[in-house]
Amino acid sequence: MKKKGLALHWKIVLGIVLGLLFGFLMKNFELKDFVVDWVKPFGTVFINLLKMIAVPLIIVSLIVGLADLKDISKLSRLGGRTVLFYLGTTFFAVSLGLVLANIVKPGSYINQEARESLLSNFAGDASQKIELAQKAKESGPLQPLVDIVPENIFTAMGDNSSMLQVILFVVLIGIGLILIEEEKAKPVVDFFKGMNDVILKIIDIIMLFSPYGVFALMAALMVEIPGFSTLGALAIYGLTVLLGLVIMAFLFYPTLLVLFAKVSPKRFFKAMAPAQLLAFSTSSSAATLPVTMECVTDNLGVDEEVSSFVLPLGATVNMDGTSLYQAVAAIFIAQAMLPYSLDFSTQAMIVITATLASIGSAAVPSAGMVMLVIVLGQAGIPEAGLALIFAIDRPLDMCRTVVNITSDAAVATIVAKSVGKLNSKES
Ligand code: DAS
Repeated sequence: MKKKGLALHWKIVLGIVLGLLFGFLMKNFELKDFVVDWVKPFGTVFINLLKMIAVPLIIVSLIVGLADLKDISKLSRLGGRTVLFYLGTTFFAVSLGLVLANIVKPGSYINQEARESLLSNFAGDASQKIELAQKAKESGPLQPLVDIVPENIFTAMGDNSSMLQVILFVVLIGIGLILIEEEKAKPVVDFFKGMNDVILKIIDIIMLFSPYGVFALMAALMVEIPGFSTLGALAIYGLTVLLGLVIMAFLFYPTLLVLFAKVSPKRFFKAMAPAQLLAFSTSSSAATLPVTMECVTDNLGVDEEVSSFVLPLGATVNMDGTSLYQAVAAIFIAQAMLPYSLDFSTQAMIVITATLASIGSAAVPSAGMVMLVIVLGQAGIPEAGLALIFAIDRPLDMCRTVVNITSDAAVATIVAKSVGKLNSKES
């Protein structure tokens, strides 16, 4: 897994660099139409592949995640506080992302000309979303609540903008699986576990195409969006995400650890360094999990009984770095592509959807970007805006994965302390 991840990393970086260079050259030789007709479609295909896999991914990973909670009956004293801390830290991460994106306003650095060409190039997508959003504004205060319940689950699955409806349905399935007898639930859960593995393989296949998809998107971005204002805005967007991730990793979790587990930041980071470096290089919480387990158990003194429950659950459902990134990316794309700013209720919707989307995000490279489609669709933000952020998604993925596993390790330490299962050996 590590070897393929690293090789893929550099292929994607190469795709980005060559795509930007190729687009720059084509633009200077007045060959924009060639790129739009013969190169850009591969980028559109890549975005559509991600949109295609998003719904099945969230369905199977949520059902599998919820079905695993069946163990909570045996670990009831661990389960409640673990889920509480996971949801709490994710909620804080999304909210921090929204606050930073609203303060920095990275999307506003895209000049009017670039915004217009973005809108005209993605006119269908953007205008349909704008119309939807304006219609939503005219409805009553409880409309968002009514909208969460689907009339027909199959039509809901066919439209990325009704993802909360799908999530509600899937959560009900998960609860149903927990409530029926174990032997009746097992074949169903095994089916979804199998489908989860299949879908993660499909994501692997899609990501094999990603260097070419990214190349096409970067070339199209270069020829279609005039001026370097876009790259400047992209840099500010990337720095906004990184600022949020740094606050989470070096301020938020160390504060929680001192308050709830009396573990010093120095000790925590020394213990977690190998796992954090692996997360950075593989962009995969799943690939890093064995090392996260080792660091938390051997270096931090968390009892095996706690780490073997809290960390695997965290690797699949607790992705604070991803949820912060999704909040910033959603606001950035909205600022860059929509002629109006998102109102409070839409931003609140982003908090809910990004929290749920990060729970449904798989612990594999670029999963957060796949689930970003859900957040954008639900908030009425043109998914075509994804083309804007591909350029720097990979380095951000490496950083947000580090925060994801850091959060898992911090929560495991705090939960262990709260049930008296933290050996306070000084490492
Ligand atoms: N790379 C994912 C992980 O493994 C996170 C993401 O894609 O956002 O945690």
